[in-house]
Amino acid sequence: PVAVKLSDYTPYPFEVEQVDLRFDLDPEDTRVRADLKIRRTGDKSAALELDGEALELKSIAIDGTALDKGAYEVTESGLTIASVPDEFTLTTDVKIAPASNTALSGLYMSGGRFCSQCESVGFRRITYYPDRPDVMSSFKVRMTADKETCPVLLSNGTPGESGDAGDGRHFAVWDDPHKKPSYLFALCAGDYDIYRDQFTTMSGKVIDLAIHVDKGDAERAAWAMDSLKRSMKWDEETYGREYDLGVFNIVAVRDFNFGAMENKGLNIFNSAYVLADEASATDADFEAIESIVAHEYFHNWTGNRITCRDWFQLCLKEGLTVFRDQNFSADMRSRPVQRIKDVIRLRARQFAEDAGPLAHSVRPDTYGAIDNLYTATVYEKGAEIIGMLRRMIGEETYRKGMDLYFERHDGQAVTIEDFYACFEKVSGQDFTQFRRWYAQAGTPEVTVEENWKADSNEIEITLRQKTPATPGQPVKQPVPIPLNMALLDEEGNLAEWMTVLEDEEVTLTFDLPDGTERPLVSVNRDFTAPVRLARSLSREDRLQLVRLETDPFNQWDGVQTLAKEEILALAEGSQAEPDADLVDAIATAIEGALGDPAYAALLTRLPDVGEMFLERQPADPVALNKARKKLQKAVAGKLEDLIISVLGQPSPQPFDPGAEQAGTRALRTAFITLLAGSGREDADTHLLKLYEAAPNMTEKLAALRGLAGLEGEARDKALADFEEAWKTNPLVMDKWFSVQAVTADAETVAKLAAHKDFDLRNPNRVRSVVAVFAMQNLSAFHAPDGSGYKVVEEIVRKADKANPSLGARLLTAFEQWRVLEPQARSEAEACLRRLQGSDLSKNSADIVARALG
Ligand code: DPP
Ligand code: ZN
Repeated sequence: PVAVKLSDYTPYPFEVEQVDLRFDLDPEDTRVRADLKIRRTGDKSAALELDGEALELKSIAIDGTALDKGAYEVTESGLTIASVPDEFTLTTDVKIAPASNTALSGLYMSGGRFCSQCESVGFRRITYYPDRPDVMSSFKVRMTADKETCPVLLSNGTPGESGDAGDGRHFAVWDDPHKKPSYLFALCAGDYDIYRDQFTTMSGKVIDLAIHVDKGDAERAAWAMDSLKRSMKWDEETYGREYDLGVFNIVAVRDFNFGAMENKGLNIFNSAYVLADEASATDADFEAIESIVAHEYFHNWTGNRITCRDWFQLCLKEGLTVFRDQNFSADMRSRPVQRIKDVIRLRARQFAEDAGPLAHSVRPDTYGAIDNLYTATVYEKGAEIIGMLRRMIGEETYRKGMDLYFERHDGQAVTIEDFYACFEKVSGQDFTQFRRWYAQAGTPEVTVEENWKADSNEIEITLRQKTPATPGQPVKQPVPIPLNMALLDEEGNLAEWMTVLEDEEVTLTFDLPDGTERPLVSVNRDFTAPVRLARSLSREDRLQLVRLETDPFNQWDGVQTLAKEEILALAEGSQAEPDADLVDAIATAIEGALGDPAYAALLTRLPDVGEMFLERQPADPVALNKARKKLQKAVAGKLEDLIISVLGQPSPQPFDPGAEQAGTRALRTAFITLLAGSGREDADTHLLKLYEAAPNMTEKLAALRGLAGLEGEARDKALADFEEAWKTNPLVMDKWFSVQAVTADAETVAKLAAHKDFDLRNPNRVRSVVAVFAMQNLSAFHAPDGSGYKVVEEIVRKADKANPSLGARLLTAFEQWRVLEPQARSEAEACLRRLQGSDLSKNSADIVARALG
């Protein structure tokens, strides 16, 4: 594929002042008439170039006069009119077929309803248009559709006229007063149940809120609605941002490539992130709904009113909006627990990406396929950078900078430079070096060296940074790394401060009072910077650090590091059994945290196999998985009595999805997981009882997941029962597929893919089997005989044909192939070569080519 380059950016030479769209909706034959009021703003001789894909042009006219065939040129990717006046109205009429649109980009059908997805480049599959984010315009939409199948007609903005259109059809008009880029256009039409509410903004405006869901699902939208109202309030209180239309609509759809989409006034959601109740959703689902509803809502200001000049600036809206939603969640729940969860995600997805062939900078300067830019690096690392910015300038100055950003750039399409100019203005600081975080790929490694001089009571701490080479970037510059640090002794904190490591190396010296014992150094507290730490500490010192640590994040991370080293030692055979002191320390930390069960639950978590890939290479996933289980079994053994007693107590009733109860359940499910890994003879019968008795999906699923990993009757019984109970609920059936895929071998995956409810057209279902297997079951996916690769390859080939963005996303599972032990590595390479030689979508070809490097 031809790469698009940031340095090639040029402004569009025309302004689109007004867009009038008329949709005549029909699944097979939808007609779209577009009247674009266009004015030349650039080069006098510039041709009018419009994007367009999978469109059948029926007519084209300028100022009402049809164009001659020779006056324009239509290609697979667009339409060009060589000569146009300086001001004119272009009218096009195209035919599209939503029912055969399986790419889920543009206008398509899901569950018999019309639905759109335009980010990044879906609008060009609806009509000819300059489909780029820096062309902002006012949109007016009129649609007609069959009354019976489509009683509800929605688009962006505010509803206008509606009425009968004859022939069993009706029409509705929507007008969006805010200028927007085409990627924020949306249209939904169909029959829904609607969950309604209202929100009164800080200036007293009453907003009508509505969530549109499948028939019979309305009550399951209550939590999403509650989350929406809390998000609206939070953005007023925290950023001073008020909602700007009289209505806010959400539509839930089953078939969706993203989690959700922030279209102006009409957010479209993957139904997995809308629907929830006690019986059918886990606490993780409730949490995800809360954060995604917030994320999309927050985009109204960070993304919609101020948007990106070009797609290279994607992090401008995504990194910032993830940062905002993470802080919202932290305020709704527990800040340290939220921080730990954010870091788990960052390490699992972004650090892995940054360390492999798909590594790219947060603001890349080239891309092959735009859909492949929606990555953990852009989102999660992008959010971390905003977090560092805020720590370095302080909360107040950060808020001033954001206020200035909203004031200066409202209604514009801007760049990262524009964003930082606001913070330079309010802080008086220069962010040139800091912006390297956007330009340089790779996770910086910070080495910490301590030198304690007992005779002079002095401690020297030397910090060094180094960012490894990444594809296309062999040499790296130092980046400013803000590190919260502390000196700890038995009494607590001796000192606490923030160091910004700007150069390659810095040495800090502390003179301590006479008689001070050697203090321990706590580094990167609260994970102030997205870096990897390298420290050569003895196990004793690490155990001591966990004991003395006063920062909850670092205490948790200390346990993770100890566990990681233990798993590596067990996997490499330098140790046969888990060290008793270490197991004791983990158990003690858990017991000590029982007062905060959500936190205690996180302490029971052992690092995932994939995290270990970053530590020592070549990586042997099979050995790592075995070692991890060994350690898990030892911890479970140590905590046996506690586990049995906690699980013997009833689950909190009546159910409440809030943080407090969710914390209690988190600990219960953590213990269910430990029980499943305990190796106890009666584990399966005990789990089956827990499964049967569980009053909520959180615990039911934990028990089922535990059982799924154990052979035998109890497992089969529970899986059959679950399927029977939920076979008509697709979201819950996704879980049924997932719990099996996460422990399955290749053969079982093939069986799941042959199940009558496996549906290649439904991204959630495909992901529940393939993504879960390939990204969360690494010892089976990377099986040395290549069986895991083959089964994934086969499914991905089919999925890719229908839906390139889904296919490409699944293929990113191969990103770590180079670090594997030789057998898996050569099987993975062979698989990638087979894929490279075959007929893949442009998106998937881009991933495969980069993976092979
Ligand atoms: N819908 C995706 C998100 O909100 C892309 N914008 O992140
Ligand atoms: Zn987003």
